[in-house]
Amino acid sequence: MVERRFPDGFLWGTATAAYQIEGAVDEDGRGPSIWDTFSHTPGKTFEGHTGDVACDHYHRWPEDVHLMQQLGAPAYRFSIAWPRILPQGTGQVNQRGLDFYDRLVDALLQAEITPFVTLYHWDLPQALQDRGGWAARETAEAFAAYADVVARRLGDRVKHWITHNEPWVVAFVGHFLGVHAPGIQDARIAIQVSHHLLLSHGHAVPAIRAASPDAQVGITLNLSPVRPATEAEEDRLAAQRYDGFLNRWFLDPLFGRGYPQDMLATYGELAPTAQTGDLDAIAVPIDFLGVNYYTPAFVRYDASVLNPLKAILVPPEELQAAGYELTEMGWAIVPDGLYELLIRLQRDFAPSTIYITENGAAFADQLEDGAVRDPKRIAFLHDHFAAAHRALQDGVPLRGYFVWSLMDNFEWAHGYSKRFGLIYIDYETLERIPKESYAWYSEVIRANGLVQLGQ
Ligand code: IFM
Repeated sequence: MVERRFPDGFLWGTATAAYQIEGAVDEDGRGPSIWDTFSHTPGKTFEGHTGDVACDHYHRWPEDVHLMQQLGAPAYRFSIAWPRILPQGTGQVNQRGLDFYDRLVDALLQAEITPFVTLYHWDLPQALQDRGGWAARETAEAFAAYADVVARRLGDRVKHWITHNEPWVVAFVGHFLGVHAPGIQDARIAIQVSHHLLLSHGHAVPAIRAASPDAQVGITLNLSPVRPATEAEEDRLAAQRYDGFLNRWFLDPLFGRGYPQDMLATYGELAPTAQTGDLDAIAVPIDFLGVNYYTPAFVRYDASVLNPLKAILVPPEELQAAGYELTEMGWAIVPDGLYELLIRLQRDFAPSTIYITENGAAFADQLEDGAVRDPKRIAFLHDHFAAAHRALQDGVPLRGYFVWSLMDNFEWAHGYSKRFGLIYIDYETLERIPKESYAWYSEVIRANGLVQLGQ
């Protein structure tokens, strides 16, 4: 029984990212990235895990494309490793790196799968980091040049481009919290990095369009509705500020409003240095907004926290005690949050098209008798698809939905300890074992609608 039908042509997909799945970090001329350096630094990742081998997708991609074909999802979002294309970040182009993605794109098209290419999913060439990384304005220019190289090579076949994945994470988890590469802990740098990321997007969009005139170009943000911990006025204000920090800091300039005044006031002298024309560049019209949604942010005011970036998030144990179910990441499962987010985006920013470019969950999957039963993931996806359907009915221009992730992979600082995949990876043998959720998702895609649970 199909509960809810999605519009014809709705683009179901799966998503991955280069460093999380490829491995082969020193093959065919690839240069090192900041994630190679970071993951090889003792103490930075769970049990010292690295992406050296990951899922070995660099060699096993034909099998992975075959699995996508079996799944039946008409779209696939993956990222290009910048250090495979320009090992030094700028200058000499490595044709063998381009050849890899060229073959992958051809295979996807052959399998009737539409490629969505992300240009930056966190693996900056180490050579650029050595010259200042995203804190340096030149990196924004280097990104536009890299985008041009890739779009020239793939733009005849790739028609959907995403400049950045989750610039908030790059800026603040990488440069303020320091738990992602490059591991910097400096608020001023983090805020400047956020500006350079947005600027690089603004410069890359026209470069991609010049190389591939009929391309659809967008950016992917990690967005969350922000909920105050209580109804107290102080918590409400803390939530408003966190919304500025996480959501509006990126959405406002992308949609032509410049940086939000309240956040500029909050940041004070930490506000980014920008040049004339930067905000116009950032506001270049996009064809779609990519939304990654996992969980809302539950925020509490804390007078002892002076640093404006250190919002107090309600800890997972408290959320659990309050009745929320959690994923293995400790994230509360709140499908309504997706509905709320989509409606808010439509109301406040009215993007012409939205894709959910990531949504999914990590659970403690076990391989038993050659199978992986993951009913929690099925329920998670079911309920989030239903929330997306409700938003569609209420007029949100949602055109596709990419499940994170096609397969278990390197979950950054968590290494391989968190499994998000529809396909289980046996990291000893690198065998791919489709989970029960893979079969269930396949049914959803085939029906183009929600298949009732338990059938
Ligand atoms: O694995 C990540 C992905 O790289 C970016 N978005 C969130 C996912 C789960 O944490």
